[in-house]
Amino acid sequence: HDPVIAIAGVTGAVGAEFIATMDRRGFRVGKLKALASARSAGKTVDFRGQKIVIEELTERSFDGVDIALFSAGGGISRKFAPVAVKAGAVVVDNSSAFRMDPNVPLVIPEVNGNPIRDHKGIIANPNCAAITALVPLWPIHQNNRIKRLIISTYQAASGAGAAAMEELVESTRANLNGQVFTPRVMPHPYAFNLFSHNTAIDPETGYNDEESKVIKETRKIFEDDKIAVGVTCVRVPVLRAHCEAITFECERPITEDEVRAILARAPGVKIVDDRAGNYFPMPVDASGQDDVLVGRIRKDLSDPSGHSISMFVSADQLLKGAALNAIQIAELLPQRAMA
Ligand code: 11C
Repeated sequence: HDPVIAIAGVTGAVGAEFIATMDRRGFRVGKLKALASARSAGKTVDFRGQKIVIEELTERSFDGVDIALFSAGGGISRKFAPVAVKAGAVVVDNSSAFRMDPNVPLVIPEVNGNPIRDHKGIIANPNCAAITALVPLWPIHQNNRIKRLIISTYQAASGAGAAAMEELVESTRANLNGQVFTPRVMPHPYAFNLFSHNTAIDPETGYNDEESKVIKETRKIFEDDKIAVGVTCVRVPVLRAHCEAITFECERPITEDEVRAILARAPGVKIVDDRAGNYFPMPVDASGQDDVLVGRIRKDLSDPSGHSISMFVSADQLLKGAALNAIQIAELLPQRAMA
């Protein structure tokens, strides 16, 4: 039979994209279980012309489930992913709960998905800022090892969830109407502003959680503990696509033409690099697209040795950064129950 799919966190921004992405890609689904908190139980979601009634996520939710897609935060994943595995499901987890667990493969299909390494029932979907950088960097790294990497992010509201997206819209409207808006979700005013990423800062290192994730996940996904990574993560008032300014230094000299030729063949990458038109990757173009857009490909002038390149990328945080990557992982799974 076609697999039984459960979505934990179906009412979230990523949950909605799981459903849309499965539908769009013709993902075979025998039955869909839509799971959320008690608050949403009884409401419905639409899937392929059917109204699916949302059920409360409980310990019993995973009986008969083949693949469970989780995007309801780390706490829910920590509590319920092991329950789902025990019930016989393979979990594709969007949270950071299990990413650094050595028994859990951390997968970007274009990088390390073929085959997916041995797992014990849980496969982790990487952080969206990591995915966005690593899809285009991987084919370059394979060609000419990247030994040092500097990333500055411009991260959209969607990374903080549907409520943060609403807060961006509402606070912008309030500002335009001359009203005072008190932030509820974000720690700082969001309209006409930007701020250092809203995760906790380590007082010792000065790096926030998001930055630490990008560093650790890059090393795990590339299986390269020596790659030197510096990151600054910033939240910008954009709805759903992240951008990143990336500079990398390779072991051997590399030219922008070589990078362009590598990226032209790279899966999941689209070059948007029109110097004459001053047209480069933008969130309005990346939103709703599967590919990571890459442009501003140029020599890093701070490294006269010719080993370093700078570029600018943009990708849909809810798609390649989250739901699409997870569905691509699910597509790679041998479908146990179908045998
Ligand atoms: C953001 N990348 O944009 C985060 C959201 O590690 O899965 C996802 C956090 C994570 O804020």
